Amino acid sequence: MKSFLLLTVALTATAFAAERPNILFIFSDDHAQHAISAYGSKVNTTPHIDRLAKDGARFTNSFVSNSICTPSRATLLTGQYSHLNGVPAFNRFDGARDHVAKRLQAGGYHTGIIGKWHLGSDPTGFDRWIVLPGQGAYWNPVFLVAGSQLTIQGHCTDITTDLGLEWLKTRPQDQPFFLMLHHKAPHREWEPAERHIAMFKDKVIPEPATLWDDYATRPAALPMNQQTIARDLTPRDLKVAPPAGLTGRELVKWKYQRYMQDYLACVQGVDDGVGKVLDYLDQTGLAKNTIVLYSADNGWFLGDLGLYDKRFMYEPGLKVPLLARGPGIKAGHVPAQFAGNIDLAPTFLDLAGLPVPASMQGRSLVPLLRGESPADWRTSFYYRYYDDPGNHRTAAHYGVRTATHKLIHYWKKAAYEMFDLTKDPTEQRNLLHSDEESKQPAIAAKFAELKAEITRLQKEYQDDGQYADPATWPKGGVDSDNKAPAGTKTVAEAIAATAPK
Ligand SMILES: [Ca+2]
Repeated sequence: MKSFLLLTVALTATAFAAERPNILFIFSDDHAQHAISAYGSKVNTTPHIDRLAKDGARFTNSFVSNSICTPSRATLLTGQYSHLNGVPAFNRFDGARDHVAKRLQAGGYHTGIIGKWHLGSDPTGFDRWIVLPGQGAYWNPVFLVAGSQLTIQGHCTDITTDLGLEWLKTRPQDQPFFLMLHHKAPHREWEPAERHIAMFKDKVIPEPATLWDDYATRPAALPMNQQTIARDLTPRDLKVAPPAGLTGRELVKWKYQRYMQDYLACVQGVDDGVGKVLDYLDQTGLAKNTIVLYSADNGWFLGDLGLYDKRFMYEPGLKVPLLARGPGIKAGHVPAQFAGNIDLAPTFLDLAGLPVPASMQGRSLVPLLRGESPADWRTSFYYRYYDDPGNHRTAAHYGVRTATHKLIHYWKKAAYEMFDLTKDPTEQRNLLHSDEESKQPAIAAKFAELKAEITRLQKEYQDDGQYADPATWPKGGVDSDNKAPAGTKTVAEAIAATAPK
């Protein structure tokens, strides 16, 4: 296998060296698709991320397979669902596993990761890396490099962008590069930079139609969850005390504004960073041979269904932004095919002209980026969430999403929810809620069809339920073992510290 890989690499390097593109993957944490103006946001404007949509492709149906931070990052690297990559919840990623950065590195790419990592183990497969420990901090963050820690003064989003620019400036010039630039923002507890606080402090953000969702027809998991705007935002989330005397709906409305102002201000920092990086690529001419992709690790609720956070398979949790521009990508293209985070690793390899191993469960998105419509593209997407109860009392579930419907199974509760997304895009009406409705022939037939589709997908993806019981989850947490004292560095010194020893 090893000699085969080396041979493949040698041939590929010879055949594609002249035109192999650089790959810059910009990733953010908890950025909702509907908090991007190119996706029709009603709450903010993201001029720089929008540049990717204008100059390239914007996927409308881009999904995550397990809507939570650490599992999503393991899927990003491995192209595998959680049950195969060993990270169903907050479990340490085994860096000895095969993954996309190792393959790109072996294939002649200079590889790097900067920013949020959250996989516990030290990164492998990267020539240079500088990552946040665990969730990382918004202000004056500590970063990890091999064998040591350092602190950089300032706001994490700006620092991450600047580290990315410094990495690009100091990279070897004789190799194509693969850089994963991973922002902490806009993760909770939403601590924006001052200039963005100023932008949003007096803004009144429109409320979503489902802010006052009473969960009628969906009693299985939503009523007991603890990620509601009404009940679960903490004083640390809200930053300031509510005005005296505010109660009931008025208090919830105030909490929603406070949450959204800070969340959107954090998004604005990411958008600024995307702009700075795109400007650099444009000004240096690197843009001509660099594919830039933007996505987020999971979906996010902007008060939808009365919620913040992610985890649930409802549309705001399932969908993520996915945009890409660069050579060969059709400008203004809006693919509607189902893309998944399992597809990103195969896409990076395909862009680099490297083979996609059979162990990766996704499929390269390159044909879709070029504007093609493969006849055999998937028409359903499988999802599975494990972290029950987790920090927010979210019930474990799996399900399937098709172009028109969704079936969710809360397997520990033996409860199903089914939605007709064509008539009910905000998933307010569970068609299986009453016995009477469930027995209607069309509904019963659709239920049977979607259950069979879940069974088919579980077989295809080799999900035999091995992690259904948390006792079977791999051991090891997501905090780093690196406890070296943190020295203070500038961005340039920090990047210099990532040079291989
Ligand atoms: Ca996340």
